Amino acid sequence: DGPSVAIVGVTGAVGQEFLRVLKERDFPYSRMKLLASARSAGSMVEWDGETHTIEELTDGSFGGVDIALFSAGGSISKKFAPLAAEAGCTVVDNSSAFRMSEGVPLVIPEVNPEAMAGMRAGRGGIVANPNCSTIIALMAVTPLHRASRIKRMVVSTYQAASGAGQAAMDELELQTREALDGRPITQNIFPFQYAFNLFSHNSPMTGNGYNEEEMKMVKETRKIWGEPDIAITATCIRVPVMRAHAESINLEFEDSLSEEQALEALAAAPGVSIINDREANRFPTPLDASNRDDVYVGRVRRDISRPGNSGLDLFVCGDQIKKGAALNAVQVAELLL
Ligand code: 2RA
Repeated sequence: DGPSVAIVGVTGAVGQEFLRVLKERDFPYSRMKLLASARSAGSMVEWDGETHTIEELTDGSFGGVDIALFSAGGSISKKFAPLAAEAGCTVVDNSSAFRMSEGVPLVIPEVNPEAMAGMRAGRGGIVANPNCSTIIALMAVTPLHRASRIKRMVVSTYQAASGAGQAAMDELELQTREALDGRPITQNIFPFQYAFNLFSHNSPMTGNGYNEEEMKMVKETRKIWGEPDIAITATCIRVPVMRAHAESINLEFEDSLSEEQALEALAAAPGVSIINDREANRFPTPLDASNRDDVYVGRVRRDISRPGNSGLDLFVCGDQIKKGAALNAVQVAELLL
């Protein structure tokens, strides 16, 4: 029978999505263990026709567990993922804790499954789930890179509230109601109004003027593609959208790739849907992508600021909680079976 599975951080937005996706994909688990902080331990969860009691996460939680899906923040992963791996459990970690660690594969199943070749459920090890904005960009850009090598990538992201957790989604809704009613705005999550506003991504600033979210895009892309020298820059913005990220991407090729060639590569790409109707002026929106598995690509056009077909612009939308986190992690877990 199938692997025994544990979910660490089951009460969070991604933890809840793990449960939905495991069910949707009929993941062949034999036992399910729901782990969270002491605060949530003891509460019951109806899932897959059974009542499950949430258990407190402890050092000994992973005995007999074959696969553990983590999404409880970097400090929890740093503390417990190595313990789980030592107990023989194979960890799929959605946090950023081990993404850049030597020997830890950073995997998007449609892009670089070979990076985790040989890993199996119940044989220990850690696989890192990339950052959501990296996954969404690379689902669309990798097929193009494989059709014609990319020299430089410029990404501007428009990131949903869900990336900052359920509390940020709740606050966006509350502030929107308050703003429409002309009431004072409740501000707990971000130090500025979120409703009817947008702002530089809330991750910490680093030494070079880029924030951590932008540097994740740069570093994770280089690791996933195995291209330490590829030129990448990113600007990450938080926008008042619930759960799907949007990203504007400009590519410069070493040689060239025409719009037709790009659309052909995208049409053949797994996990990618195209919305690119110029006559109807219809292109991807976050609401097209919300709660969907695929990333949605459109606005595919030759970059008129470059000679010939050496440049291309495109626009991508993807569900941050699903393909940006929980779905990608479950697809990684499927590669462990
Ligand atoms: C964000 N990438 O959207 C983060 C989520 N982990 O803020």
